[in-house]
Amino acid sequence: VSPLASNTAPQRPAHGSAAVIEEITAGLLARDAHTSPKFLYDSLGSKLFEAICELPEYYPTRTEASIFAAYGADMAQAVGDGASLIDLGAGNCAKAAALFPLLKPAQYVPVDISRDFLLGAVAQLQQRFPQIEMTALGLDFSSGFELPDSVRTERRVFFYPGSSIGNFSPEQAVTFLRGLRANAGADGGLLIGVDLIKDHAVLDAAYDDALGVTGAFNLNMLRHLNHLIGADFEIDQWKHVAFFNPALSRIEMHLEARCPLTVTWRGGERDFARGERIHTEDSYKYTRQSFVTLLERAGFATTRMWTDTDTWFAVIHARA
Ligand code: AVJ
Repeated sequence: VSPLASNTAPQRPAHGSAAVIEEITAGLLARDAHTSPKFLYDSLGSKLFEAICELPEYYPTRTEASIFAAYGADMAQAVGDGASLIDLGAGNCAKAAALFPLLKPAQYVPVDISRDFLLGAVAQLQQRFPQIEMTALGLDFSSGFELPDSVRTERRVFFYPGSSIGNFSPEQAVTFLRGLRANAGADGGLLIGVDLIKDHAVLDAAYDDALGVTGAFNLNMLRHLNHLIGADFEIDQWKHVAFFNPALSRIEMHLEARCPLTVTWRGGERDFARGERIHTEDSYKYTRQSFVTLLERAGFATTRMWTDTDTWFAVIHARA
């Protein structure tokens, strides 16, 4: 039996569903055009994100990895073994896999919107860890989700590394975390990675690297939109813009029109003036205290927090 047999979700359709087309259309027609960062992740987008994680400027992945390496045993003690580990935005599953020898989960449930990319990763992982029951879920969890019955209800631990929580506004993050808490059950928990506020030049460089990989990652969203909604975005008419907005404590990523242009898609059309932008991503940064407060608002109680020596990044265990 394939480890993925329990995943009965249909194959991703060739184009976006009506709901996806509607969602993207609404964002593109808004006065300040915007799109959800989840559309950054088609198969190429997931690979470009993997490349970002190797960049010298992109400190979150390696800083978080150093925290896992230094304190993994403590984390395993806080989480307890035999858990159902639900990995949100699992991507290539590498972070969870590195912790398996310490965490010893009974079940592993990676969830990612980039379904084909995820299924490839899990098929390989199941070979390496045949004793862990694996159920891959190729779905968009950003607006809340229900776990299938195949996910054990005992000791559910949500694993949400990488500071992906930063894609939500603080208000949205509280709502999302409340949903996790409700799904986790009384004996459940959360192991979450959070990026911390630091020197603005460090933040800016992490999202606008010299090699231009983050720019390619951002621009690739236009290719993905062309596919999803039958749009005619021309990549070379757009420019990657990213900066830290200190008033809102977030990195903003935008795509900026290099010239006046018109975009047409199934169900819509819009003119962009030169310099006009599409807001594609926010990545909120927290202090240790502001994030603990946010967890409390969601009903979680922090049990432990681990950071690197520069306090650039934090990993937190909280219980439901
Ligand atoms: C995957 C959401 C954590 O916000 O740092 C990286 C995505 N965007 N470079 C982040 C991202 C541009 C990343 N997260």
